[in-house]
Amino acid sequence: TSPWNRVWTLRCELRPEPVPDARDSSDALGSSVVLVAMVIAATGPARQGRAAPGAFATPAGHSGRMRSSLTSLGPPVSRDRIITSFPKWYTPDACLQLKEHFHGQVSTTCQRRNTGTVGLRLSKVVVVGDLYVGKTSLIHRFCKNVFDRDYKATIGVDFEIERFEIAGIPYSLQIWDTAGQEKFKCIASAYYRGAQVIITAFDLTDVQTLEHTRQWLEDALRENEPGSCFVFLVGTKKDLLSGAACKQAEVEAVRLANEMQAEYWSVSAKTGENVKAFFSRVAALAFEQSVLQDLERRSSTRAQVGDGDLIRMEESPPETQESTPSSSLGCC
Ligand SMILES: Nc1nc2c(ncn2[C@@H]2O[C@H](COP(=O)(O)OP(=O)(O)O)[C@@H](O)[C@H]2O)c(=O)[nH]1
Ligand SMILES: [Mg+2]
Repeated sequence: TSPWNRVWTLRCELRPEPVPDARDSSDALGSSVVLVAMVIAATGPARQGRAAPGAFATPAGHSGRMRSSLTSLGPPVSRDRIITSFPKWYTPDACLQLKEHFHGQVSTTCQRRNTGTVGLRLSKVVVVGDLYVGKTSLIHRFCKNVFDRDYKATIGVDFEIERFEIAGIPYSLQIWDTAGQEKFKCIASAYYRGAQVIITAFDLTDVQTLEHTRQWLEDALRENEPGSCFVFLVGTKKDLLSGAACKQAEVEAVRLANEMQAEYWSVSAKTGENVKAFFSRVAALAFEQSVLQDLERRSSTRAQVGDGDLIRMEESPPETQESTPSSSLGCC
């Protein structure tokens, strides 16, 4: 993996005092900035290279200027983070969207490079699940392309930022890792809040961890708007099972995934099997949703402008317009 893919990595050590509430921040970009500022304040210098400070902290109102400066400043993403066609699901039996192409409107918008602030936002992805199921290993395999047999238990919260280029547009995922330990529950709500994607992980060799995923998901959903998150159920450590045993474990997992309205994937951080395909799918779904939401937001802004007197005049029958010549146009 090219080092350029990571904009920065930060570690947030757990503090005895409560994490400040970021709920007041109204938009996704705002809350990300607040969280980033919070983490920087709590930890001092970042562990790795950091993006140009202005890139994320500039107000959204200057998006046009920001986009061009971000594009020209940012180095190109590595080839394995470039997504040109819609990545496929793992199994059609538990998949969020059974389609092979980007939404038509999204393709057109990307071709015209008219994706607004999408290329500047960080889409938050949280990974939850029992301790030792392999959350940290999964993230490290994807972000650093390494597998370490013995990670120190995650302390507090870690996050990585991975940059993609999707349909020609820059896009970033902010992938959050957590301890999964009861004693860290005090930071759980800040961790879950504003997630666009929730990944619930379990160990394919330990059925109890699958049973616990429902509770993990419930906790994460409680902090987010209903229907606002993509949910994935991921079985880890696929390399430890034979093909037949894996298929058997997947039957129950797929059933649960359907109940949770989640997309199912089996992966191995050790061999890397399905890891890149899985995160590409996550990125593409989140990207497409971001573009569609941005289009919707912009068209509703236009609709509000259309509620004014000027537009109402145009909608009047022709004879009315003739009888009241430019009386309410006001401006001219
Ligand atoms: N064989 C195998 N072991 C794994 C895999 N992923 C994680 N592990 C091991 O499972 C243990 C817990 O992994 P870790 O990522 O720390 O779990 P976390 O507590 O969920 O973050 C470690 O010993 C890892 O080496 C995998 O895909 N295959
Ligand atoms: Mg961990």
